[in-house]
Amino acid sequence: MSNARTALDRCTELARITADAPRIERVYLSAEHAAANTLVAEWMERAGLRTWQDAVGNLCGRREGRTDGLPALMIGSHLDTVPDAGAYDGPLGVIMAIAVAERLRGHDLPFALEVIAFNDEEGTRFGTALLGSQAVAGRWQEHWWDQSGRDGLTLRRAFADFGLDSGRVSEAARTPAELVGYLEAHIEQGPYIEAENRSLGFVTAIAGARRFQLSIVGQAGHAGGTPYPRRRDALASACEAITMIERVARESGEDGGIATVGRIQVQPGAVNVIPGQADFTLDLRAATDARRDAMWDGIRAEIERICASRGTRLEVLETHSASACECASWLRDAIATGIRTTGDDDPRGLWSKAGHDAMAMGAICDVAMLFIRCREGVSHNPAEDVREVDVARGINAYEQAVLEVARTYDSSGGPDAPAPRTAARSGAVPALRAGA
Ligand code: HGY
Ligand code: MN
Ligand code: MN
Repeated sequence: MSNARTALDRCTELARITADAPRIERVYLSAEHAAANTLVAEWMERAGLRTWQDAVGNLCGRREGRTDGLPALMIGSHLDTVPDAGAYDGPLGVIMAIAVAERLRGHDLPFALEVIAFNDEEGTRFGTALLGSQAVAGRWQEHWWDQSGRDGLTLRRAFADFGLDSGRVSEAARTPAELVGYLEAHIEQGPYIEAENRSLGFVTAIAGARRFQLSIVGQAGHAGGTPYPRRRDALASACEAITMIERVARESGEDGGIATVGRIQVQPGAVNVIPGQADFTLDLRAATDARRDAMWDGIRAEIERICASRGTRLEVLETHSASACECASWLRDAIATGIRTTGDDDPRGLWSKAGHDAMAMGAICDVAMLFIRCREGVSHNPAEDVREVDVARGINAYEQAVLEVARTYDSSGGPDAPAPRTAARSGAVPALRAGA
């Protein structure tokens, strides 16, 4: 059976591990997280990797290079999902990485090869995203512990229930000296590769993101007896704000900012009561942190103006922030070289409007990503779909990209010499050369 067929069958098998069948939902520190780690660890071990679960619940696999203890090229993606997810966002990247590790068994590599299955890239349960990869990047924040999910359990409690020790989180952190770089394969989650009838693309940069929990507070009142001039309707204020948010983002243009309101809840939520409070989420992204932050400043000012005109007020809680991350030229070029071996002699580069674990890993090592076409760009939806031929080309490109990284790394002197050139990254920690 082809690697691509096996990869797709494994995505289907993994999709059966869900908290909400027949919908797909696997969240951080859940029974489904544990079951997925167990299944994927079997696949990693069949590929000849030594496996372990790290101090925050990421699943890791490693095979030594030409000598033991060398810095590792880390390849992988995430196993957690959004609610009612598709089967490929995250898992396909982990499973393709395992396929590459299997193909390179016995290869003389100048580095160790590690496959990592991050958990909580999406931030579905506790609101903050990239928890697993931020821990590996040594960026865990103490204030996250008190964040709670919809079940009311705090991250601290869920951590303990999962059998993890909150005092040992730092053991998941890796140092720049341990890493050659990080590569991730992922479905594009957008329509651009398909629009050019390509199978693959390489990522130039990953959008910077910020997430907020916004509350508009007004005054609950009688739906019949309250005259309009006296109303302080929180939901009507929120509706005006949400249509403004969409207009601002639309008008910012193709390479402008992107803003989405994903969830709204209203209190008290009765048919005959004027809403006293409207709580809604805001997801903002842009190619640069400066553009992202400018859009937030404009949106916040506009919401304040709407609230002032309606006698309501705005409360803001920022739940996530991740800097935009440029892919390192030497790794990006290796991905493009891999794509060329699949017959696409002019590989397409594009910036990722979706966030990825690579943006967290970019704080401690050079990163690059391989995109795989997905049908109509649909993702975060059970209709998410990929073609076997694209996955086959993706695995071939990925394998060749890893071999190209090995050639470049070897020729630059490997762990004892400065890493190949690294593109300066916008806003992120200055690129650290491997072995630093
Ligand atoms: O939200 C995102 O961009 C990613 O799918 N977590
Ligand atoms: Mn996602
Ligand atoms: Mn993803």
